[in-house]
Amino acid sequence: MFLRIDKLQIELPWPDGADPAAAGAVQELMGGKFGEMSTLMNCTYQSFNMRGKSKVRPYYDLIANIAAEEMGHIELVANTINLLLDRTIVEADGLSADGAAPLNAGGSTGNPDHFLNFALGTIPGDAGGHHWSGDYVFNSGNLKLDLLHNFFLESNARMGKIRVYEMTDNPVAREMIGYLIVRGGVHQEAYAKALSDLSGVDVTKLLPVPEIDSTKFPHARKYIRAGFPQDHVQLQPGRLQTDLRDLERSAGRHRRGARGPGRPARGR
Ligand code: MN3
Repeated sequence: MFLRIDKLQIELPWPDGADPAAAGAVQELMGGKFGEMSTLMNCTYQSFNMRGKSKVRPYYDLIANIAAEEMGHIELVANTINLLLDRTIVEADGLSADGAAPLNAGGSTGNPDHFLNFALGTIPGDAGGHHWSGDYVFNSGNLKLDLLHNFFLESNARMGKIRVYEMTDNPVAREMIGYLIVRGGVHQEAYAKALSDLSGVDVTKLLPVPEIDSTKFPHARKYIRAGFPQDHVQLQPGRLQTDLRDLERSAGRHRRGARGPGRPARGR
């Protein structure tokens, strides 16, 4: 069951004007192969399909909690794209006074589908115009393999965020991306720690991937300073639970339990 809170995870600045080109680039972070729809759906299906949840609880909790947070991420990306598109229309029927096309009068280099089929709204697709696909979901049923995939997915997602940040200087887009760089980095680190716990191999030594520290991005810095890397993932009414610390604590209990590390849950 999901609890809905009627607010975005962060406040987005009000844009000075339309920026359909930025909206087009940000689409990659929504419906790209490594976008938020993919992180959401990977974690959702992996957690829904997991058997013996109580036996693998720290890992089940990690994946299920990240799934819930990712729902808020697609909401945030959608709101960003919509803000970037809001003022792309010139109020006119047919032609505007100066003869320009009223839809996308600014001469957009963005995604035509924003205007043609989505009413200045977010598309469940990527920056190249491909629609998101369930083929992007990976759920092997082997815990170690699924966590490896999720680490790979978050690493590619971080690459995408960094590249879109470097493609646009739009303050609305960068505000959102700065936040997601921080939160995606937390997920990436959480999967690395889970894999380290399962395997004994220190996967955290691979970090950061790509090799750019999040503090290099001015819009990420304020969220790092505000403690977002330490926070949660599990949003509960009235409090934020620290996932990374929980994972470390409960993974210790898991290791001492009847089932050995790395063993998939019953029936998998
Ligand atoms: Mn995310």
